Amino acid sequence: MTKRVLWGVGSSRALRAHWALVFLGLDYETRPILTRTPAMETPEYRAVNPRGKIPTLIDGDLTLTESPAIVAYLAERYSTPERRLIPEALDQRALYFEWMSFISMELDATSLYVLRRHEGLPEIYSPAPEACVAARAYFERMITAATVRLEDGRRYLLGDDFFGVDILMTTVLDWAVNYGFDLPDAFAAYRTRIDEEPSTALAHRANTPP
Ligand SMILES: N[C@@H](CCC(=O)N[C@@H](CS)C(=O)NCC(=O)O)C(=O)O
Repeated sequence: MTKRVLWGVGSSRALRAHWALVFLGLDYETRPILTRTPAMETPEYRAVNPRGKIPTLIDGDLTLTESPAIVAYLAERYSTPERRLIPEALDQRALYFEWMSFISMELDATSLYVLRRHEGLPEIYSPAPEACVAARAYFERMITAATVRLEDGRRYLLGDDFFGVDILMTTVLDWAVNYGFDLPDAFAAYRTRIDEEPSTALAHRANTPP
């Protein structure tokens, strides 16, 4: 059997990888290292991920970082007719990758991660209050614009089926709520629906530090 190991627990990016693994019903071992702890600095982990970030997935001979890539890889490789995390139809897959890019770049990297760095970790990245005000306004604008896609009453981002992009979106929405954002109604209701997914609680349990 393929040896499958996931490094990292306790962060929103690690949660994405755990969630894909548990949704697909895959066996794996967890190395429960936490961000910004000495466990991230060990030679053993630096050999696995020289960038010193979590999560990192090892699946047989493949070592993979970047949580959206990990979710997409697991979805491509291990989806089955019963448990599918990425659509099969080309147009739907195009929309999957559009959501993946939008969530990773517009909601994560250029909005919430700016707040994480400059409000949450000013001693490392320096305070930048004006950039934080702009990042908050930008997140509000982007998430409000995205509600248009939910106007037809769909349950998930791509329709009636839960896919990997719903994992990514939920982690940024949770993160935004923790940072004091009031979500637009459509996304607050979407988040409630995701809470009803059986995999949600399993994923949070898998991502909880021991
Ligand atoms: N783009 C990466 C970001 C990974 C990342 O920044 N992970 C955080 C924890 S959520 C981390 O390891 N931070 C440690 C550091 O920046 O030194 C991904 O999506 O996996």
